[in-house]
Amino acid sequence: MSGILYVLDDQKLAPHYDDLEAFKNDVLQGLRKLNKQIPSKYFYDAQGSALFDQITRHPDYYLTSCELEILDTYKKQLAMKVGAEPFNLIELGPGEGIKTRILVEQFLHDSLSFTYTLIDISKNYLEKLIAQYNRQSPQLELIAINSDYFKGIQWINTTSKRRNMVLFLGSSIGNFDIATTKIFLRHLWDCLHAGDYVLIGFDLRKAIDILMRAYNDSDGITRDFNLNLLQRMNRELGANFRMDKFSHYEAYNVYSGAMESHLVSLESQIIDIDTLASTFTFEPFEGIHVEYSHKYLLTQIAEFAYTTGFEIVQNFTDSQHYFVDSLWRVVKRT
Ligand code: AVI
Repeated sequence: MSGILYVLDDQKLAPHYDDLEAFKNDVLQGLRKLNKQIPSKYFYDAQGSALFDQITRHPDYYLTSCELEILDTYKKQLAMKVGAEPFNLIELGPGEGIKTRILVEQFLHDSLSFTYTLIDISKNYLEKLIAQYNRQSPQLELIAINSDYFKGIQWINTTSKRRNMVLFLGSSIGNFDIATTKIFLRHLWDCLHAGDYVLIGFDLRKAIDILMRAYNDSDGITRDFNLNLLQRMNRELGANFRMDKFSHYEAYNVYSGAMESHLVSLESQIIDIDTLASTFTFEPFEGIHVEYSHKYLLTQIAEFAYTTGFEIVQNFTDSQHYFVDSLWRVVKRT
């Protein structure tokens, strides 16, 4: 079997799930809170995904170039780790897929036998990746699942008994709060077999000015990326947010190690959201919390691994020690 492409829609995994309903619910609940918030997963509509792609190429956003360096340096070692037996390469949130292409090309070059499964909330990214791989590597077996990570990894459970290697790159894990991170890792562990591998990208703590630049790039792309969330609510929920009445503000929380993004109301205003049949009052300088981007200590990464049932095989870092791709193995005692 080769070159077969499937697109599984998450309706098949969870039949009652509806993207728009979930968005409406999260906005309604989030804007009713005393400290308003909206989950960052709603950044990624078509416009938001395109802006995110631009961020990843911007010199101020060091994360992507650091991880590309790591994968390019250690791709052969990673190919040797997965070994000669057929396996499943499963990627959570491939985005544009540039990073994983480095590994996929190495694995194909080494004639490894594997199926590549992509799980992403953005259908847009999946369709582009399917078309690209179909053109450039038609021999590759590819499965695409349009879903968020939590539901997507349940699919792993239903697949073969082959060894799994799960990739969760780009420090996407950093967008979860710490409690959710542990729940997610344990859920991932539950879906995997003893000896399976996971490779997780963690952005490391570093000088605060470097962080501030990365999330406040000099061309204002990150600002537009954040404000797009308001535009998305206008487009999809019939809201009447005005971009000139909100600003984007980034702050670093030294204690938790998180860059935190906010949209701040510049004046007193009332926002109508038609499809929610609701209005929301903003006082001057009241914010909406829209994203955590955690930065980690190596001790914290080790603690995540050991408390959720994994052992660390190796930490791969870039030459500046800004970022780590941490290779873990599932431990299960029977
Ligand atoms: C997707 N995620 C890892 C990015 C981050 O760095 O937290 C999203 C992002 N937000 C602002 N810039 C990039």
